[in-house]
Amino acid sequence: MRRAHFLQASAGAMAVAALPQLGTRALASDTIDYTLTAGPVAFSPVSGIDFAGVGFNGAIPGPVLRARFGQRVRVAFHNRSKIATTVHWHGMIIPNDMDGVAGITQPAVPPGGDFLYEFAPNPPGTRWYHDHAGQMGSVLGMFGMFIVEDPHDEPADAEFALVFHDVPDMRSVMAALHGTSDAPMVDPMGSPEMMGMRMGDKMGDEAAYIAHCVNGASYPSTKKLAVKVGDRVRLRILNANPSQTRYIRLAGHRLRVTHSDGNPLAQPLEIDALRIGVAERYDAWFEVTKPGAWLLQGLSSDPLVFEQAVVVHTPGMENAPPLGSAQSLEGVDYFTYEKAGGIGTAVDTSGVNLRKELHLGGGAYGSSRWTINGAAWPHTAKILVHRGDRVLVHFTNKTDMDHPMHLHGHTFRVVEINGKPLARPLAKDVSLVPANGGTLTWIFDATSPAGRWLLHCHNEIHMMDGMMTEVDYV
Ligand SMILES: [Cu+2]
Repeated sequence: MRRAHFLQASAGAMAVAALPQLGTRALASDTIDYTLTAGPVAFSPVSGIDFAGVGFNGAIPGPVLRARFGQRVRVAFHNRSKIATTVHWHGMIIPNDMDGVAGITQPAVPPGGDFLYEFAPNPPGTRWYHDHAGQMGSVLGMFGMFIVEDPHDEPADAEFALVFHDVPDMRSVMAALHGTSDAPMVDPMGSPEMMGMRMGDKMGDEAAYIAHCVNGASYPSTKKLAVKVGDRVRLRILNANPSQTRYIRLAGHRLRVTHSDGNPLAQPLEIDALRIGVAERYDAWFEVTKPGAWLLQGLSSDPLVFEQAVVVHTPGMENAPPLGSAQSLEGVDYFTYEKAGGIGTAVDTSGVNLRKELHLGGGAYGSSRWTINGAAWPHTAKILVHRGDRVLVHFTNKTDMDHPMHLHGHTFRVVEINGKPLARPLAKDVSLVPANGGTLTWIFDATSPAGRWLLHCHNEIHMMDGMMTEVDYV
């Protein structure tokens, strides 16, 4: 029990420090106890920005939770915020009544209420947790990373958990919910978002953000990452922004991506920059080959995003001017599903016995409807599955925005994008369905615990405006 208490007490500090491995002393039969208390947070990531947020344990983001694969966790959740809320364990395949979706898997926990979550985190990898009660909790700051250590992973000399998140302009979020946002486009030059813009398009980004952060601070206040020459460093990166894709680059280094949404890639991919959609996670490694100081930063055409950076430095270089990157994607080799999966010849549909066509639509200017097959939640058609079904879901995106589509309680394989089969399908729990007529295909096996599992766009605006259905075991 002493170790469990230590973990609980130090979880907040671990969010911005190198993460020690739990080590082999942790027995598979251990149960780790955590406490998450939701409450108001006066959030000020940089002087001049004061945001009335809601977070876990007094901070945004919440503590990094950590367990070794095979251990159980017990999370005592106390809601001391003013909104009814829940905790969803994103990317986990656990009993349905632990999935934390208000109104679907449990009643929302009212202000002053409590709930005990207990489960064995599965599968291993970089997961996360966030509010799932439709009351803007995730927009206001209720999220954090959850690392399930995989004993099969290669060892790292240093490991850092990095939550990229932002301070929302709540006026623009409310306007976005009504389809009337005038937030500027902030994607970097050369990005598919920028290049996909057409005359008459709504100016892409819907919600605006007034500060950009990594682990609760904006540059230069972000906590520096200390590394040594010769280190092989593992970064676990989460995009917790509720509506925007991020591009992330470490100056002077290539990144070797090994995991997508916590799941191992069939073969690692080396790139200059990550492209990371809402709710996605990537594990990216680099090797320190010489002394120096470099910026790991978000790329954007929004001048504010220069604040979304952390310094990586070797001993004695903490105050050296760090090397940065241009805020553009032009000429930059960035991560795509096509590069990670490789283009194959045909989708392997062996065993598929259920096919679903999902047309993503809506989002007209002045409309508060985002749709699946023309309907908005709760009127969307549910996907009914039997245990053992192999399900193929083919998305067509009629809108002018990418949609980060997420399935609860399952890991699916991305097998096709824009008509191109992937030679090495990507195991994921959220994937960006490309805009302007783009297509993407998942295959998943209905082998999870029985229940109601949501399938929705992880863009908070689109989810609240109806782009949601569910996969139900019958
Ligand atoms: Cu969407």
